[in-house]
Amino acid sequence: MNRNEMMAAVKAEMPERRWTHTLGVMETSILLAERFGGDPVRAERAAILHDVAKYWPTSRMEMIIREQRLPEELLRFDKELWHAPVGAFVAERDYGVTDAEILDAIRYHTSGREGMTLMDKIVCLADYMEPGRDFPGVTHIRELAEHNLEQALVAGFDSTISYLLQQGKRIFPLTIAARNDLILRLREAEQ
Ligand code: DGI
Ligand code: FE
Ligand code: FE
Repeated sequence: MNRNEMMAAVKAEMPERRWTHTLGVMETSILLAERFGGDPVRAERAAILHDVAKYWPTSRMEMIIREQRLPEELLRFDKELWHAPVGAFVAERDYGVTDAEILDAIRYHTSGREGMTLMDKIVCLADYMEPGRDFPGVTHIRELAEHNLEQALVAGFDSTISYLLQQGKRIFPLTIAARNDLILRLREAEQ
């Protein structure tokens, strides 16, 4: 599927404001890829599709998680996490994406994971800091992202984890693993 067809199809899956967010993530992914040596064309592809399943009914996402043998552990955590792995499945099945790095960037854009690839980091951070985002700490994240992708991403995970703590919600283990791993690597790079 070409870029325009993909954009039209994804736009049809979501309300206007989510499409505006997607355009922001596309633009920011390109910018971050150029800044940190990633592939802007493939990062943009991942960005187009990252929230493709965001507005799917919970029951439909749950069915895909079970049928496709995606980690069932997800079902015991916040439903907000589900659209990412389901989105990766949909990107492959319905949009013909075969590029494993693009699929992984979609799959892990919400939770993060240990050993995030450059593409994972770009899409996940772009999702936090695209121009339409407005939450406490977003300015700090944008400032860090001027120079350090990993530091900015840690600040992003910190804001999500703080929010989840405040809400008394459970935290998905991959998010903790992603943050721990990024911090360890930052420390090692300092030495
Ligand atoms: O889909 P978006 O709204 O653009 O952003 P996203 O895919 O990063 O989803 C973020 C939501 O997921 C946010 O409201 C917090 C929620 N969430 C729930 N549990 C977890 C979680 N996010 C992470 N990273 N880890 C969790 O355990
Ligand atoms: Fe998302
Ligand atoms: Fe998003």
